[in-house]
Amino acid sequence: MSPAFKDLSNAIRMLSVDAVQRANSGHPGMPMGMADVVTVLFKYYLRFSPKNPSWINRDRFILSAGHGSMLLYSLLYLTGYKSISIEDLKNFRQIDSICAGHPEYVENSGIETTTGPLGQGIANGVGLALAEEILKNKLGKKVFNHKTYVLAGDGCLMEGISHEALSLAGHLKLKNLIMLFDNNSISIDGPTNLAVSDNFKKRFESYGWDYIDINGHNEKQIFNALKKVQKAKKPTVISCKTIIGFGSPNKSAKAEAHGSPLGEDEISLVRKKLKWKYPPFQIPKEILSEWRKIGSKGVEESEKWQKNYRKKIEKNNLDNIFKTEKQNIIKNLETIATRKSSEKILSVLTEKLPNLIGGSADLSGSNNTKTKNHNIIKPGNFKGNYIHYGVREHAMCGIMNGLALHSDLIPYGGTFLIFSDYCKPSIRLAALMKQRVIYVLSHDSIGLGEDGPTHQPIEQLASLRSIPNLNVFRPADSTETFECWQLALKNLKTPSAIALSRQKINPIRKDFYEENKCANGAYEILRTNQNVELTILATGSEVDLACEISHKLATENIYTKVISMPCHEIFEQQPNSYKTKILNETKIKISIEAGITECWKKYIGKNGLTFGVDDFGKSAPYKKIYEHFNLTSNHIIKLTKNVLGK
Ligand SMILES: Cc1ncc(C[n+]2csc(CCOP(=O)(O)OP(=O)(O)O)c2C)c(N)n1
Repeated sequence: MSPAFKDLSNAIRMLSVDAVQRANSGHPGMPMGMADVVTVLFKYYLRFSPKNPSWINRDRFILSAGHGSMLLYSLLYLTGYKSISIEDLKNFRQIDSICAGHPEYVENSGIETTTGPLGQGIANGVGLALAEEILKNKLGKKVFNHKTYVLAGDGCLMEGISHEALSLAGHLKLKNLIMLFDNNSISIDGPTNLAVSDNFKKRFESYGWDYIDINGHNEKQIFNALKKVQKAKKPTVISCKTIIGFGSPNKSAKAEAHGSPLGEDEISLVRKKLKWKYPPFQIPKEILSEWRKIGSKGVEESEKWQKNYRKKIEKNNLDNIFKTEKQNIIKNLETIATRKSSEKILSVLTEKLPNLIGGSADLSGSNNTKTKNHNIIKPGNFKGNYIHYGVREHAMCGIMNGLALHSDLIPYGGTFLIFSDYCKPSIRLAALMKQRVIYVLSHDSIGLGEDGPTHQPIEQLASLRSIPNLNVFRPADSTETFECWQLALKNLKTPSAIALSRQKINPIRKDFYEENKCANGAYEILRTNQNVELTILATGSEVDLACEISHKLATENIYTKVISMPCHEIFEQQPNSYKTKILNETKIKISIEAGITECWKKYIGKNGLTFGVDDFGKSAPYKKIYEHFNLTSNHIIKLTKNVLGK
């Protein structure tokens, strides 16, 4: 006789409870509450193959409520993924264990994304579902036809990002997106009615979602709800009324079950209550083999699919594209804003790279992210390659993580650099997950002028630079902008933030070099003599100012070199010999960047000077603001001559 349904779900419960107890930390409540729902999902509906976790057309299962990580690890072990063994479960939350405290994305493992910061998984799910629709449109519904299931809790739904992401998903009619809402009405501080009185049904329906209400412990209701969503016309949420810590006589339905081990005594009572007779980490053969059977049901389909799938998205030679475009820009030098330069290269890339998916958070015309070659993705129509994300920066970035995680798509999205603060949590996760997501961040300094200090980024460059594995580019002119785009596209495992000016900038690179000079992070862009006594470090719009200063000093027989430093992170990766050549030729170094100066101090040393903006900006025409902050050639020359003793 095959094991009863409850034996299958109790296997998840007990693995979770015992792993949390052994680790002496973790969250047993959610896995105990949602075990029944996911058992039905995996048994009857989810199309996946533990033998081929990267099967591109697999259904995605996203655990947005990442604290319940043991639910995911248990499922992956039980269904037979090689990535997670019983030993790994015993090592839950130990150093270097794949079973980390919260799920951490590992390619080809079954862990689809990194979650834990609540709500992120919802936006990732929207991105994954959108990727499925976009690719289906390109390659046909025989090739792409999968669903994306997101398990989210009360906490995820309280987060602002959920409102943004769900609203966009409803608008776009992402019918293959299904949310399993763990509606247990408990979070850490107690019952959710301490802080929430939303009407969920109305909330979801107003977004354009279907809403199904079920008892999350009733196999039949779960089965029927999931059956219904297979033919959905809209995204659907299945609100699963569950009991947190289901099976725990003293802690179920209480916040106590949420985030600490149940304790040995209570666990004995759970075993009794669930009639689970087996010791920790032992799953009886018949239960394990039933789970493995569930894990094997998609293997054949995935193998067949894989055999027929040819990578149909053509790949163009990026280097050739950039070579030609750099030649073109040199032939026709213009004084233009770098956001405009970015648009120029994007209009070419959009034509040549069908997997590039652009967008902006309602600033397309300002970020210059949308080109004449774009088609817009519309509700229920995914033929395009441009997404109007609306004023939803946080969701945009979480969605781009999902787009990137899916397979071959390269998402880029625009907003003002100042609003990278609204994107930060998702940018951080892209960096942590090593995803190629590109942020187009225009209006990159006080140079934006009249909009004033609320819109003028000061600390944003420094704060983005402090995120590991994020390349922060600030190109100085059109050629550099092209080169930075080339690097952003080539770095497959690193997201990139490209900071672009609103104001026009003179071309500085006037000769064609095939070599990507920005690929060293910093390089000499001007030298006024073989022997120099001053190094001027600058980025973006301030490279022009640095060059002006350099030329003026040369008229007084003070010779200098200017280093354009479009990417600190890439410069840091260069060999010491290169760094020394750039930084140690002169005793005196100065830096110029219209942002806070802290991140320059390590480069200029104790004799140098930093010129920047260490206070909030000002509302005025931009040249006046530069004067206000003493970012003028006269002022900088005066102070620099002092330190040079001239
Ligand atoms: C952005 C963010 N804020 C706070 C937390 C800390 N935290 C983890 S779980 C949780 C409560 C979640 O409640 P719910 O989704 O209802 O989960 P359940 O209690 O049902 O397990 C909080 C506040 C977090 N992980 N992410």
